[in-house]
Amino acid sequence: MAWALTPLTEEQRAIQSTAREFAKRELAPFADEWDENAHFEPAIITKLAELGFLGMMVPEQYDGLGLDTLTYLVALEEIAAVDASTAVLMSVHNSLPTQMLLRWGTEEQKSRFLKPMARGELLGAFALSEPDSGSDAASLRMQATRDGDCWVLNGTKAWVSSGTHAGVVMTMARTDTPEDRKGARGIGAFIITPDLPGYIVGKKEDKMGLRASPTVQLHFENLRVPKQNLLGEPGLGFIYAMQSLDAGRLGIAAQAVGIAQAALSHASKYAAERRQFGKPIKEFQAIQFRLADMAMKVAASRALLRAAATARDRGQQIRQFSAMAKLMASETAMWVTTQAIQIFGGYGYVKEYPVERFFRDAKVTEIYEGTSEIQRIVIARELYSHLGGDR
Ligand code: COS
Repeated sequence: MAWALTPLTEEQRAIQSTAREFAKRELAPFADEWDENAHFEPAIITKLAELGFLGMMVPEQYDGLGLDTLTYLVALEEIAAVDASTAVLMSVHNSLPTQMLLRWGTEEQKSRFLKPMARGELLGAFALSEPDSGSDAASLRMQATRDGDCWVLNGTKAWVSSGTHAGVVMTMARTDTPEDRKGARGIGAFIITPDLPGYIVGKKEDKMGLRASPTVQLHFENLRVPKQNLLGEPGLGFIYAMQSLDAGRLGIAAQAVGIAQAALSHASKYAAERRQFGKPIKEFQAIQFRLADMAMKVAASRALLRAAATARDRGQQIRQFSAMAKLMASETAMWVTTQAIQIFGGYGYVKEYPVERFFRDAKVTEIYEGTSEIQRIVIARELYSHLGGDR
């Protein structure tokens, strides 16, 4: 495609068209209805699993497809362009809990959790935020107390995507004691499953966008989890979460690029069809300039995203680039969907065309997995770490 600056391999193009066909066949006919009714369709998990899309970056030895980050993000963008709610399910599962298990899990944890997750038999979720701890993630309060061979967890997690259907929730909880707080280094990552007594699914959020993706609170009341379910070191869960979010943010960037591309495609098609003052509105420079700026921003966001993905695949540290990619793509998605509505005029403001949904779905990409303000903090801090202070 003309807009794809980064050349894709034959395999990447094949996976891209598989994702595009899947989205057209399995998501497009239902996306508006699921959005309207805030309906999560569980069959989607099985269908994504059949394609291997829930184990995209998991090596084949752990039942995944063993693909690289770039290929995964190319597929994710296609899904997001049709249904951003399905994209977030795919993004969280592939980028956060599975990658954490792959990187820091024991062989026993990999065979118990990672393999079924990669096969799509267990859906993964990620629980870091709490009602009173969002951007300041290290201030989380859920307490994990060691008791014999178990940890006992108490507290509430908030904004858990796919939380109603998750089979594994990677949960960050304090492993330090109230008498000896260790800040960001006093947090563990726990592999929590919904069968554990004390696991309670709380309120489901009534959201502006991504309405087909269930977002819930989780309450843990004296939830006893075997010590074998602690990931890695007891005090390093926050560091693991931060490192994983570096990759997770690329997934959100891909979601944002998908939404923005969809808004651009619909708006340019509409501008060719809609006639005013005796000609198609695409003949007016006011519309042409708007479409040109939209196309430029989508291409720039995609190029930065793919460069960051390629850097990750080369083994580079991508903290700053993933924050840049997420920031740029999410602000592009919000801006482009706003312009798309303007091009549609009154028809953009009603549910007859999907741009209204794209606009609502775009907003959260500026908020979750780190707000735009947090991305700017990460980028600015890295400037100094690279440049060495104030040089
Ligand atoms: N990779 C590895 N380690 C990291 C890291 C990263 N990306 N970011 C921070 N760390 C480490 C730091 O190096 C530091 O380690 P030391 O103990 O060795 O010094 C530790 O974590 C604490 O880091 P820092 O002091 O920078 O923590 P802050 O409390 O200032 O928070 C921000 C840093 C703001 C960047 C972090 O809280 C954040 O990303 N917040 C947003 C959370 C988020 O995205 N939530 C969305 C959840 S999904 S809905």
